Amino acid sequence: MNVNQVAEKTRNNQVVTYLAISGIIVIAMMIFGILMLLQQGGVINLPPATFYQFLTIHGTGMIGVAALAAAAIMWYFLNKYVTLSQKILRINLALFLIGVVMVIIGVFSFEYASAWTFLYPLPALSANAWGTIGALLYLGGMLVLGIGFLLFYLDAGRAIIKKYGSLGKGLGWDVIAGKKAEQDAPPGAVVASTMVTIVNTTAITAGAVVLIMNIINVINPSFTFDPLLAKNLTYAFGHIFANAVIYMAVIAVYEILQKYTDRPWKSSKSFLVAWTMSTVFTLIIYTHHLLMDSVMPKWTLIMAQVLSYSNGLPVLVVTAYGALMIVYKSGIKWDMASGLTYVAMFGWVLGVVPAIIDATIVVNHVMHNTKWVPGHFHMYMGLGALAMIFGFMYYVAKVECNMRINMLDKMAFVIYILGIMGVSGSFLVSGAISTPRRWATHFPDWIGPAQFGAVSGICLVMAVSIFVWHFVRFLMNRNTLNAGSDFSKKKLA
Ligand code: HEM
Ligand SMILES: [Cu+2]
Repeated sequence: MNVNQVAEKTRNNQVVTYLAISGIIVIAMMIFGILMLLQQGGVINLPPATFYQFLTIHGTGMIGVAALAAAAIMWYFLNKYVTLSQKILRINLALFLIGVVMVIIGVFSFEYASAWTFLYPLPALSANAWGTIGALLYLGGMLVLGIGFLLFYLDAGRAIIKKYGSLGKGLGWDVIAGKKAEQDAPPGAVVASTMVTIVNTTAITAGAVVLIMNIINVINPSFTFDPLLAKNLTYAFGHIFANAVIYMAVIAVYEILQKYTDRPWKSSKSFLVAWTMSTVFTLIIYTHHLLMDSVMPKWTLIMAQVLSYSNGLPVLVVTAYGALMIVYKSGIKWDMASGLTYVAMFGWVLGVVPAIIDATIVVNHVMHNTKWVPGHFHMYMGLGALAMIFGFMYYVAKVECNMRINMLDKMAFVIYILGIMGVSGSFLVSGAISTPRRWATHFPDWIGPAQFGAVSGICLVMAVSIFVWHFVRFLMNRNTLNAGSDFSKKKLA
């Protein structure tokens, strides 16, 4: 190996570490999800407090780990176009792990269970369900984790500005304005990373402010603040941060499909406009979480409804269309990486439909606190974002070691799709029959879908274990197998 190859290997080592840790955490979190469904389905009998601890760890863990793995995707591809800091990448992982340990201790040793949305004043006012230490560990852990991600995006922003001049140019505004030719537009990976950098630095800053205010309130309950402001800040953080996962993960779709089809995915003007629109919408539509807060100014809620319809749509449309076009008559070779990223496009589309329905104010009044809501985001996160992440894991194993896939992987592919449809479908059915979300115990009428969801969840976790097992085998063979696989039928360098 020459110097460049050694450098590339160390760089990739870190991305690989991110992915391996993410794979294992996803499996663990899915097991908590299954336990919750078994409890709601009346199959096992957990104390309610335990259920809420599981709910807290599952929500926090899944959002955190999806963001971590998606950040690995963003880093891996963005680093091809701009120079990112490896040190920051390492610090982010270290802070993530410290934060996770704090959260785990807070939840399991000190019984903290406010759900991942830690809505003020719940952290301090738990009716003695948990004490100060649990709350401080959880809130502090989230803050540490957030600082890691903040550094990560600041570094991305720095690198993009250095190469392109400004974040606006990273979004291609000079091309939209006609000052620069379309063929010199920044690639999709850069545009998406710029968008996520903008929205997530905003989200994390809002999150940090509300976390710190909560921490002070827990230590000194006489310090209080406006609950409506707290809710706005909390959802500005939670909605945007969770939403940004897919905008990082979609970079894998752009890059992997280009490589497999041996065709360029050019950033056209409409592509750039779509990304700018989604940047703006993503920043303001968190207000759809406040549709039931009648004290909010009416215009903000109307805006939330209208823009929620169109939030992800611009990017979704240009991406789905682009994916169809690039694959059409390309002679693409289907395997796990190309298959998962392609299916993920449709998972994303499918998951958006129930979300749009829920963002309608009249429907929202009825549906918002039902399991309809987890129904939509399990579909969109599971069949969309996570499928992109697993596709990327197969991709890395293939580029680096030419790891072969076998029958088991292909079976897992099918079981994965059916499993996640089963889990999210069961939530949607529960929602449609008015089952409230976040209830430890269900009435007899509600337990059927929960049981079905649990069985689907068990299938799903088996499929994911096979995906992760493939990745672990790649880790073990990493130093013996050679890189350089052919991706398309046409020969590729
Ligand atoms: C085997 C797969 C999974 C199962 C069985 C499962 C199960 C559950 C259950 C039972 C709930 C509580 C529903 C309720 O409100 O009553 C839940 C909530 C949640 N799940 Fe999952 N889940 C799975 C996968 C995922 C994935 C892949 C993600 C995201 C990447 C995710 C993110 C969340 C979030 C954010 C919540 C909301 C927590 C809250 O309400 O505070 N889950 N899940
Ligand atoms: Cu939202």
